[in-house]
Amino acid sequence: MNFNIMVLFAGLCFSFASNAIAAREPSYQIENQWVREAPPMASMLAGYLQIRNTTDRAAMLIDVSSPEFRKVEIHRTEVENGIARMVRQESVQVPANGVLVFEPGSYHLMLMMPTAPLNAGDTVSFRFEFEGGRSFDVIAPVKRADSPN
Ligand SMILES: [Cu+2]
Repeated sequence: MNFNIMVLFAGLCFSFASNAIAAREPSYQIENQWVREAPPMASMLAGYLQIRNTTDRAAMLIDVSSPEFRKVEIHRTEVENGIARMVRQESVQVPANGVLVFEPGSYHLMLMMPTAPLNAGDTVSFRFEFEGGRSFDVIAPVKRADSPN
């Protein structure tokens, strides 16, 4: 085996090893994110997702932003005496080794003042910021509410 092949082989082993470590490292994951399509002139849309926390400590989501919207808030729909209302959440906690679900009728991202019309098939970029300085960028597809996935 000549020297160049040895170096290449060593490099491959190293990259496999570091990928395996990265996959197991405790962290937060944003999953199944999507934005519900709204009528063309709508000034508010809603976004849904799951946040998975694979660490042994609760995670605190403190901010969500998107270049496609002038303002993004974290809301929770609450039903009181049969009347649903949306309550803004300053932050939201993801339990240690747990999942927080944003879904219709519960937690959601309230996406206000889109900078351009969004239709099914378009995508939205989000940045999720957690207490302690971790942030994650994700892309979410815009979908019709009744689409199967
Ligand atoms: Cu809302």
